[in-house]
Amino acid sequence: MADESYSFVVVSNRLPVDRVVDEAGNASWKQSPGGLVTALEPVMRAADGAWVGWAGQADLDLEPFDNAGIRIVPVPLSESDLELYYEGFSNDTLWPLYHDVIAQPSYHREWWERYVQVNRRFAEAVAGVSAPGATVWVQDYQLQLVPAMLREARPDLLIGFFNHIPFPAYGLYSQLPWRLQIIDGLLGADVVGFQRVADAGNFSRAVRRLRGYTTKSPVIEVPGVDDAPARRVIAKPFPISIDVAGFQELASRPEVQERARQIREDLGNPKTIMLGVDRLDYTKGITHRLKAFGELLADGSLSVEDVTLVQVATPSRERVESYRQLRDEIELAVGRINGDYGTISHQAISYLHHGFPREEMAALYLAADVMLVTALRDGMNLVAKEYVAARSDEDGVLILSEFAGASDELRAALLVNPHDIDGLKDTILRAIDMPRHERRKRMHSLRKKVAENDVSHWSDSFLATLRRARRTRAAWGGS
Ligand code: GDG
Repeated sequence: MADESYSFVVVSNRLPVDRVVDEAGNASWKQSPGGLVTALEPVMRAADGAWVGWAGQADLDLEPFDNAGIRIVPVPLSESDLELYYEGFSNDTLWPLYHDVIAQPSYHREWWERYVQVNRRFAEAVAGVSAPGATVWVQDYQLQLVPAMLREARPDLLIGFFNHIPFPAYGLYSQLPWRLQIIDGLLGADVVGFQRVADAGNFSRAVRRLRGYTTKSPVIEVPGVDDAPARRVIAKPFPISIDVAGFQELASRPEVQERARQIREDLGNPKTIMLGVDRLDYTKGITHRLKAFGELLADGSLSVEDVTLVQVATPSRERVESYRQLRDEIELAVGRINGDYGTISHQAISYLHHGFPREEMAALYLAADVMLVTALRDGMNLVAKEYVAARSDEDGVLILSEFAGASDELRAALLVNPHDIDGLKDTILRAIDMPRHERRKRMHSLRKKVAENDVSHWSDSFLATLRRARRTRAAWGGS
């Protein structure tokens, strides 16, 4: 074990800090904005925590360091690791497979081999900094083998895993040539968390089908082999959320509210502003949304004088071919719609292919009369929750795909099947025409839901389940 050791360790592909280099070439670290860091920061500080992950730049070998009270432990990745483990197996095999094969997953043995190697590197880094009996929380689909690798090296650890993306139905999951290894990797954890009830169910079913283990929700009985004792693994949903109070505070700032007014004016004061905010990803249903909006303009149900669609498409995974193709497809559609229906004074779509500061995102949410979340498949979708948190005026209409995890909680949204273009068009018109009292009623109920489950509730309930798993293990005579 290394000289330093920590009793609470989080491991994710990407560290929660970004390296910024100034004009003079001096490097420093900036905490990346995000719910996960906000949720875990207090736990990290209270429990002497370390965060293990990649620093975001290839071939950078860095020593561990402290940032804002958290020990940061970088794991190096080479250019070729990025190509095979990250862009390859994580983003071009697992991502499309776990999102119901919206895009065709590629299965390459050399990608898989590198995924195993890199997972081992992460597991070794964690084992090296974890104190005896420490709690380790592994995040997401890039690191599914880490739980079992860690358990083998360090049976004393209490291990949690959370999957941020969906877990597919067995009929799709069973395509994966390495389906057994991934299941075994995850079963190394004491608690495996998912976004939705359906994801946890899909995982348990895959375990039954592939391994024949007994499952009685939420418990999976893993029999003992050789030296390893029989164990109980808990697999259940923990729907993730956002830092609700932080987001509300941001949206209540006078300068953010003023910016929202400015945005409306800059768009030519349309009656209705519709908004989409997504990473540019084929799971988000951006093309379906554009098709519905284009048809509404074509058939005269909407006019560009009255309605503007603002689409923020944050650049993402630009070196993966399917993402490059999607960008072309979206920009062709936006160009066509703007060309066909735009006027000198009114554009149909204000399309923004870049990232924005959080303040600008909050101002956009405040300016938007209708928020469009039309994902074809999405683990949760935090944008939907952020929109709701921002709207303390209890106004605005959320259109939400039933294929986003958020739809399990946000029942008061206008729920849609984004594949049904006519249904989507009708829902857009309904949202635009919705009377104020109905908007208020729905938003009130949505806000209540979001307030009940913020991100610290999410991390607290996950960690409480892990602690209970430790007590059960002790009662069984384990460590
Ligand atoms: C994965 C799962 C699950 C986006 N553009 C900008 C920006 N964002 C922020 C949003 C939001 C976050 O990024 C995106 O979160 P989502 O949940 O919508 O989607 P994924 O990135 O796909 O996240 C998803 C999530 O993990 C958590 O478990 O919900 O299902 O796919 O917070 O606001 N933020 C800023 N500028 C941008 O331009 N500042």
